[in-house]
Amino acid sequence: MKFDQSLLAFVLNASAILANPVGSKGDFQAKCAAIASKLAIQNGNVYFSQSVTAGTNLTLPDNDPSCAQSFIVVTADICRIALSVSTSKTSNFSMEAWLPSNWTGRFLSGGNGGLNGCISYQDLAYTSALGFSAVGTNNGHNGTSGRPFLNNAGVVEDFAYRALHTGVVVGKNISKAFYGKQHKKSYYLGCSTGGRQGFKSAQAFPDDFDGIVAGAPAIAFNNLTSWSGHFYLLTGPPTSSRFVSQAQWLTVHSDVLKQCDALDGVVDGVIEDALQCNYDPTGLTCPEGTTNSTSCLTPTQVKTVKAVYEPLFNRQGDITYPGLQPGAEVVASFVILNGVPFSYTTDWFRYAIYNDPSWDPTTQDLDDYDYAAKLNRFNIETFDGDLGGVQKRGTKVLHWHGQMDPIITSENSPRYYEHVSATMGLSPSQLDEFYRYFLVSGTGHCGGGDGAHAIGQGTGEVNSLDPKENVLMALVDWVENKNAPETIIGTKWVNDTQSLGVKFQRAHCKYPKRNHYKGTGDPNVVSSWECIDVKR
Ligand SMILES: *[C@@H]1O[C@H](CO)[C@@H](O)[C@H](O)[C@H]1NC(C)=O
Ligand SMILES: *[C@@H]1O[C@H](CO)[C@@H](O)[C@H](O)[C@H]1NC(C)=O
Ligand SMILES: *[C@@H]1O[C@H](CO)[C@@H](O)[C@H](O)[C@H]1NC(C)=O
Ligand SMILES: *[C@@H]1O[C@H](CO)[C@@H](O)[C@H](O)[C@H]1NC(C)=O
Ligand SMILES: *[C@@H]1O[C@H](CO)[C@@H](O)[C@H](O)[C@H]1NC(C)=O
Ligand SMILES: *[C@@H]1O[C@H](CO)[C@@H](O)[C@H](O)[C@H]1NC(C)=O
Ligand SMILES: *[C@@H]1O[C@H](CO)[C@@H](O)[C@H](O)[C@H]1NC(C)=O
Ligand SMILES: *[C@@H]1O[C@H](CO)[C@@H](O)[C@H](O)[C@H]1NC(C)=O
Ligand SMILES: [Ca+2]
Repeated sequence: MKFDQSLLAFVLNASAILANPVGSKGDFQAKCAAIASKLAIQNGNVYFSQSVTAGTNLTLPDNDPSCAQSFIVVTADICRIALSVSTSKTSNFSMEAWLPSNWTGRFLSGGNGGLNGCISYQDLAYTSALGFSAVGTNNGHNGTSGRPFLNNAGVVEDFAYRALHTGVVVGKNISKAFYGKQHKKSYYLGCSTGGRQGFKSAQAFPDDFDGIVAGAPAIAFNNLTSWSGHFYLLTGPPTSSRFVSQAQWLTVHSDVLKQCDALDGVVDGVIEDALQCNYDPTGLTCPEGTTNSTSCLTPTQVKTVKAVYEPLFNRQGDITYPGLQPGAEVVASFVILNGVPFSYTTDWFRYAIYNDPSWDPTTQDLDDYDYAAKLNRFNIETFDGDLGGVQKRGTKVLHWHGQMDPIITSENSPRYYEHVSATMGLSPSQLDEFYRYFLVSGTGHCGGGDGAHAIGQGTGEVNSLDPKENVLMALVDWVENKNAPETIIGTKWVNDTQSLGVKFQRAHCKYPKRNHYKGTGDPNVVSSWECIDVKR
């Protein structure tokens, strides 16, 4: 992370700051050691509190192996508190609070990912080092599998909304008990399932946060899970004549770029607004008599490719979920287009929808998808269009989505934005007051990708703490100083390696505008581009 002194002053000294009543380092450590026995958490069981100094490589022996996080390097002096909270006779969640010695008076909760089950230690480290009193939970179960949902409604309820909300209530209490005063502002940072959790808060618990960053949200959750599963029906296994190989998807990707890369004015391998791209693979049809070529597709494979980009509809013709946006096909060929049933889909149907571990994902069909949508356990769909709660309270929602996301198509994000607009009867300029959506071009699922994907969304994706370049600090600036973001500048490093320097930067636009090259100037710099109006 690049620490510039003036930016550090912004992060650590804005309005609320240095609310920290804790004196010297020794006082901080003593206070931390003592806090565990002083906390009174309803239904809670505090395991320990320990002070951890900056630079410590913390081992996490209790973390489920499937979470793939057995250690984390802590970059600030923190007080680490671990506890569990029971939520019903059969359910509980684990959580941690990382309370920095350099507290800014700000509180923050992170979220989760996929079907897990894993405290996001990365987010705890990132945000506590920025001066937030940071909390995160395991969302009610341990590990990445959906198996704990089986015949245990309490665990599903925790996953749908309860662990996050309860963790916030408890976390605020812990922060207050430790610092001796209430936080000034409360924030949320999450992506994927974490993005869904951010929208769940906006829809159902508007008092939890003053500002929410929701990236690549897994909203319309049941339908997303059905959509992820349906690719297996389109491709079949790798032996099927419908299946398209990874080498062929590379060919398709080149063809996508041929048709759509220049729509934004520059041929650079990045499609700024995937919604502008109406890709047609027909031109890739192999000449008759060709066999086994990676540079063309059989007519049957052309059908598969077309269907991948088309929305999924049910038998009545209602949309279940939009199509994959063109541009993400190469990574998608390793994930949802690999000829294997998608594991989250299998787990969700087995353990949450049917409570039947023997349910066979190769038998899935549109009736299963309708059933899951109707059942909608604990309203996990998270697609309520009324954000009146956050609007009234003044909470700000910063929504973003990578335009080459291979796991959650970015086309679902404008669908939700338009749903909010229609439900509330508000135009984009009216929504701007409390809800803004950014199209982050060239960015995969929550990070990575061919474009300017580092926007400060988490560890490894931080070019700067300047609010212009950092979604979290942009949100803070919006909430505390009323500086609402018009764009979010993203960075692409040389070889995706920060120490090698900046390859290019781009200011990602706020929907419904899209990014377009001005026609002159270096396309690698922000000022050569502009956000233009587009008929949607
Ligand atoms: C932290 O410790 C683990 C072993 O517990 C080790 O594998 C890892 O390399 C260490 N990381 C750093 C940055 O020291
Ligand atoms: C706390 O902030 C000060 C600057 O305000 C900095 O010098 C110090 O390194 C920070 N300490 C930690 C542990 O982050
Ligand atoms: C939490 O609930 C699980 C069952 O879902 C149980 O196995 C575990 O022991 C419980 N843990 C605590 C700390 O209550
Ligand atoms: C998760 O793991 C922790 C640490 O091993 C354990 O205390 C807790 O009970 C587990 N929770 C569940 C729901 O099984
Ligand atoms: C935390 O909540 C408990 C009740 O669960 C309450 O007794 C206590 O005063 C609260 N502490 C703070 C600091 O708000
Ligand atoms: C098709 O080509 C691949 C390598 O590109 C080869 O492994 C495979 O055997 C070929 N199949 C047929 C039916 O020719
Ligand atoms: C989910 O899909 C069903 C059809 O399977 C549809 O009726 C419903 O409107 C969809 N809901 C959302 C939020 O997309
Ligand atoms: C960039 O990465 C490639 C391989 O991934 C390597 O061959 C090349 O040397 C790297 N360039 C620099 C400047 O490090
Ligand atoms: Ca382009």
